[in-house]
Amino acid sequence: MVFKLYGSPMSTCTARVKAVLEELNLKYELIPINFGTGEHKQPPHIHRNPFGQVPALEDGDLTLFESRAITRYLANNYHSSGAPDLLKKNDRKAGGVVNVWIEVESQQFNPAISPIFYQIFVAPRFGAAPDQNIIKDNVDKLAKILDVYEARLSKCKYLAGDFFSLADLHHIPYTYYLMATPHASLINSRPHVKAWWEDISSRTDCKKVTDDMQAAAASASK
Ligand code: GS8
Repeated sequence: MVFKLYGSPMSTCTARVKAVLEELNLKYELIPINFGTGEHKQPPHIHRNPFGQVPALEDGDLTLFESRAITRYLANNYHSSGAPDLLKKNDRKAGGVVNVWIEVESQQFNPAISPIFYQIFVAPRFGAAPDQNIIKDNVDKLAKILDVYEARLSKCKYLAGDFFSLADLHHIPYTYYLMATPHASLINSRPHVKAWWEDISSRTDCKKVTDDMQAAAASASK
């Protein structure tokens, strides 16, 4: 079984799915979608994701989109031996807490960090200067969210408890890009958040994905 992942190695949402495929030791083929030619907005990709975005995953005749739905699908259905149980499926309470922090990433962290990423890394590609007001508003918002993370991570090593889970993994792509900006201080100034970031970003499978993101970003800026 080889999964087909349609996306771009630079894309944060593609990287989120790749990191899970790597953690679960699943075989996959990354099929690049060319944003430059608008391939994501045309058939056949528009049939994989009607919003014309990446990623999309094909598992045989099943096609899924929305990165977090894909990661949950993989972690729920393809738990191979030796791979971590990213959802703590056999532990009712731990699994419940994993889902809480998966939602926190999606509903609190992502809405604050993604506009910062967009302004710094994407807008200049379209010839626009980063909007400093948008950046400032979202840096302030993210600081308050990370205060909650700091308190949480002073009680346990990872977000859902003393075990690495999908909730931690979902943070990797955007935080990786944030660390290359002056706003890395949002992470570095909070000792427990900093230790957590250093831990999760140095996992072999996650590092493989962020190394690919970096290589793709470097070749795109040439
Ligand atoms: C967001 C997908 C998305 O924004 C998910 O899969 O998690 N909630 C969705 N994809 C971006 C690339 S981000 O890495 C994308 O495809 N942008 C192009 C566009 O929106 O036209």
